[in-house]
Amino acid sequence: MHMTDVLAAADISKAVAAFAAADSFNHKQFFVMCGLKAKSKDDMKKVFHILDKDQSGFIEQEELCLILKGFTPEGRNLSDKETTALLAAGDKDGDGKIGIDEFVTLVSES
Ligand SMILES: [Ca+2]
Repeated sequence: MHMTDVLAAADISKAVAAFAAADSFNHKQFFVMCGLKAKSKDDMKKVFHILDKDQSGFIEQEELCLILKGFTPEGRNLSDKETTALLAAGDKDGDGKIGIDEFVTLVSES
């Protein structure tokens, strides 16, 4: 499964380019721009599994830092500040990582 099986490559590139500047990442705008918010929950779950690189069932902080790279190799790493903010937005149960249902909620709320 590749990101481009779920999302259009052009939309991914556009969304990643929009947040190329350091500390500019806005997950709500990003999930709209890349087209993920408009997708089905099943597609959101496919994307979750791509971003969960070690297949642990969670997107941990290290994977969250690399979220843009998970969409395309052109993506940059998130800063510590951006990573912390994204984790805080998505981690509803406070376990320090994002589960699949939390991810679907995070995208759906965008
Ligand atoms: Ca993981």
